[in-house]
Amino acid sequence: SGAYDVIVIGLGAMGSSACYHLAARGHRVLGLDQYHLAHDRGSSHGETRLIRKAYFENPSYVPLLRRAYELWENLELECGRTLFERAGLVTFGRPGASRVFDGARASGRLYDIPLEEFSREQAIGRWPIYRPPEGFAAAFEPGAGFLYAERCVLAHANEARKRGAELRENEPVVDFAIENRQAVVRTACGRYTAARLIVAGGGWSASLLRELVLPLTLRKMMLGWFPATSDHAAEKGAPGFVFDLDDDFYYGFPQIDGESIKVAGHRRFEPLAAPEDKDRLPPSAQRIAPLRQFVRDCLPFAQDEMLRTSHCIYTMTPDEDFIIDRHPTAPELVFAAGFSGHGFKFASVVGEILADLAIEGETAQPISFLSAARFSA
Ligand code: PYC
Repeated sequence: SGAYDVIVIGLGAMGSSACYHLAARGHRVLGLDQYHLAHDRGSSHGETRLIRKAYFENPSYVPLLRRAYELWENLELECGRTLFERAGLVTFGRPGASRVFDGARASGRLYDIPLEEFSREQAIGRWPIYRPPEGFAAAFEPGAGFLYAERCVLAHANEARKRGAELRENEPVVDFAIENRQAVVRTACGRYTAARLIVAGGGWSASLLRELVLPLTLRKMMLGWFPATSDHAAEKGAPGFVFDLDDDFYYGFPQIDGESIKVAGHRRFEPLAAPEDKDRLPPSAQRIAPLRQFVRDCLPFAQDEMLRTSHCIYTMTPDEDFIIDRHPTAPELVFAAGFSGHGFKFASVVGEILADLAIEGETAQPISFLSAARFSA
């Protein structure tokens, strides 16, 4: 075997978590990232991410979410910082016509996840900061909330380092191979070997794993910060929110900076040929207009003048489910990709699963629906 037990390529949400779990189990870990920890070039920045259990996308994710919640809580205790604000999440949609609203209720019922339902009028009475359209209702998940994105990456990375992991930042990978059942990774600075290799490349996955021809496409997503009154403050009990409107799925967060709230759309995007193109052009007024319109229409305690913006990458699969798997002919190589804009909340459990797959060759978590083989069947 090589100098390391496992090399992890990519130290974003998923890779930093894998390093933590491997180091916590006593393995010799080398983690590599082409940029610095918690950088803003990929998919693991932008301050906040929603976390919720009544999973509208597919109830198969709920067991993974249960474990993700436990692991975020453990990590919080270990690092001594708040990573997860249990602010709750209110979802507005048209009952019977909104996949988001109906799907959350279905997962909630199936897995006994507490979910409180409100008519439009009741919801406005409870949360005057929201103005849902006529015909909408609300489902409130009190156990949901949001994660501090960069803090989560840094917590996993710091805790991994404390347990002996060697994490090398600003060190791009030139190439890697599995040779004689050993991983060999060449970077701008050196050549490293290990018994196992994990690739958690985010937006760079398609090129890192080009040999597997994964069906991944990249989307550039805009996040905007808008002024809002302190009625939106997390300390005042404002929850995270989702509005499943006809033109987009809008979502946002409580105020955490004393002046603004972060708002974004989950469906409207610009296609990206390569991750490096993400910040090449500033956002146009045309791109900002729908977010401003949403703020005007649905958030009466916010103003539609955007204060700042940031962009992040969605790495999409055709069915919008993740890919977590081992290489079909080189089982020493394990990979996770295609988180399709809803993966961050799972990072704690994905790292554990990647560690399981790399070390044990299998995992007790129910991930068969996330296999890469589903695209070749
Ligand atoms: O995963 O909750 C989520 C989410 C909302 C918007 C984008 N992703």
